[in-house]
Amino acid sequence: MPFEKFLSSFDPETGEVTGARITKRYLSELRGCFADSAAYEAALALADPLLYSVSTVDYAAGEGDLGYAVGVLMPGRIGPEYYMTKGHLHAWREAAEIYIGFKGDGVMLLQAEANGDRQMLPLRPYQPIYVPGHTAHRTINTGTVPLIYIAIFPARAGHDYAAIATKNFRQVVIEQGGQPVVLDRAEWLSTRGSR
Ligand code: S6P
Ligand code: ZN
Repeated sequence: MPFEKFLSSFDPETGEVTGARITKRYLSELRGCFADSAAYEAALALADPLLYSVSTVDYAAGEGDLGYAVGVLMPGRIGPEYYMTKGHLHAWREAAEIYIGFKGDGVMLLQAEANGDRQMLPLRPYQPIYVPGHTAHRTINTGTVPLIYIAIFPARAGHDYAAIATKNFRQVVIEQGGQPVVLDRAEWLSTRGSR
């Protein structure tokens, strides 16, 4: 059975993937991601919850190879800002990726590295999101249950967290009147500062 190793399985209800490599991210690892740093430090002083786990399946690491990851992002907020992933560019910038939601309500922020073009897109079942190369991407849970999604990417893609951490995403997704809204990060911070 030469291709048996290429069959894997996951549970779209729990995000569990048989035999996967698991990465867990806690609140303390997202310093600098949330716009309201005072709210972040206050939350972290109380607890350091698990924000998300990512189960990655690698088949091979060659030029044309693919891998996938299933993410489980918890519901919650820091101040009005929803729980999110760190967000990254791919170390191999040309690498694109496809995301598909399985369960829960979420969005993605995409931001082009070259010119800062940016947009929030819904992350839902049956609506794959194509993340082109050279595009920073962050996943956000805007709902009340764990957000479960799959990401399929070139095996060589890798992660570059530093480049976007320095510049940061220009948009924030916050809860207003029970609804997620996307706002310009700098404008939102200046509004809050003037209160
Ligand atoms: C990898 C892919 C995902 C993310 C995961 C967590 O290219 O985009 O597997 O790694 O959604 O996000 P982050 O920003 O913490 O890596
Ligand atoms: Zn990625």
